[in-house]
Amino acid sequence: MKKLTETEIEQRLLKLPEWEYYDNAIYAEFEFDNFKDCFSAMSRIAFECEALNHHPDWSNTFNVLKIAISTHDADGVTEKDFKLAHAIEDIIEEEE
Ligand code: H2B
Repeated sequence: MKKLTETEIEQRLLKLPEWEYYDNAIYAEFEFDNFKDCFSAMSRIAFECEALNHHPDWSNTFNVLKIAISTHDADGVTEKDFKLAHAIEDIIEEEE
C-alpha cells in the first residue's frame, strides 16, 4: 500500500475534523461520559479492526481514548488508515 504525501493526508483530514496528522500517523482523542462508555466503544472498534485487519495504537485512561493509526509496512499513512479512521468515526457517532 502506497504511503500518502503530506498534501494527500491533509486533504483527506478535511473530512475528519477530529483527527490530525502528527508523528507520521493520524491521531484523535475522544472523551466519553465514563469508563464504561469508553470501553464499550473500544470493544466495538476492536471488532471492526479485526474485520479490516488493521489496528490502531491506542491508549485509554478512564473516559479518554487516544488513537494513532499508521501503516507500519509503508512507514507512514495510507488509504487503509483513513478507512479505519472513518470506521471508528462511524462507531463513535453511533454511541453519542
Ligand atoms: N495495523 C496497522 N495500523 N498498521 C499495520 O501496518 C498493520 C496493522 N499491519 N494490522 C497488519 C495488521 C499486518 O501486521 C498483518 C500481517 O496484515
